[in-house]
Amino acid sequence: MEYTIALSDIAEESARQSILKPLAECNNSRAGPSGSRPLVIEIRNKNGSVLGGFWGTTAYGWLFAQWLVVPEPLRGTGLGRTMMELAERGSIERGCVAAWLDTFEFQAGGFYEKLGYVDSLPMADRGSVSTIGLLAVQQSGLDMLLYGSTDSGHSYKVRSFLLLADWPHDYRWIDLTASRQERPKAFVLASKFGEVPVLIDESYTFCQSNAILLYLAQRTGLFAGEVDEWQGVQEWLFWETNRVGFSVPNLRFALRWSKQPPEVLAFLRARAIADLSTLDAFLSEQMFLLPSGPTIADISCSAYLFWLKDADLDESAFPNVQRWLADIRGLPHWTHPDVAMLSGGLAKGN
Ligand SMILES: N[C@@H](CCC(=O)N[C@@H](CS)C(=O)NCC(=O)O)C(=O)O
Repeated sequence: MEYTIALSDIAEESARQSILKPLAECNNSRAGPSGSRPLVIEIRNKNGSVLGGFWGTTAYGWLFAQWLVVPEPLRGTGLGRTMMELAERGSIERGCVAAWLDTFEFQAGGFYEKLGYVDSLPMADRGSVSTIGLLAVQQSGLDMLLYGSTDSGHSYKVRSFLLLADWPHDYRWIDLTASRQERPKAFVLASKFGEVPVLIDESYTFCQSNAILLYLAQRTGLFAGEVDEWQGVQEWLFWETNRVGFSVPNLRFALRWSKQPPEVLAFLRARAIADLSTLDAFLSEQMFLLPSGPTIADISCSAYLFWLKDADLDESAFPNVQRWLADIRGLPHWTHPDVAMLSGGLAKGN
């Protein structure tokens, strides 16, 4: 292919479009549509003229902030902060999890740092122009974000931990009736297995409910049990994945949402009863699954059992399980999954 290459200071819109087109096509083929949308805030005077504002874009779960301009007479009034918060909230509503902006040190470096943005360029890379790049992950102001959904007991395990721990976090509801491609881009990018729950803590992403519980117990030091109980805690979590976290949700799912042949229902029911009997026998000996008190093992193993009726199972047939569930319900901040997992309900765990 023959071509010429030339540098200039002329920025023609048609050239911009021609450069952008193959880039967008390439991005599209690799990561799906970016969902790119302008995000603009205008400050107008009483005649309707624009005096300043915010200019940016959201795409691929990121807010790209291009300009923030506070008109001279309004500087120092907190308007800059208000606009940034408005832009962040707007981008969060679009499913964004992070923001990118850059500024010169003589402009507003300190301002953005106070808003929680982190200088992401090493000193040596700045060159003589003192440009600094600022990168903030999780502009929700809370450092933990949980993606979950109504009726998902796996998500509820994590949400329940955060509520019981009274740990500040943001909860975002994912509509699981939407196809995996139609779910918010930020979630799709974060969810390695395409499922809820997903937890983002600062810039780290965690999947699989029980793996997330193990992380949270270690991260917070809460519901972790005593040091010599850690092995037992893990044993219960691995048991849950294969037993009560398989049998009860699948039976409930088959009865409520996806009709199954009688043999499948009978298999799931027998398995659920066996699992409840295992728990019942164990709980006849002690209050919680580990001797020291409630741990992530209890949070995990009990999650789907608050929906036993949906699985056509009777709590009273397992008296020790019934007593244990009542004790868990009695813990401070305990919230029923139907409420805890609502979209927009109980938005923050504080
Ligand atoms: N083993 C996973 C199971 C997660 C799971 O099954 N999530 C379901 C909701 S409970 C889900 O996201 N389903 C929607 C989908 O697969 O598209 C865990 O413990 O986190």
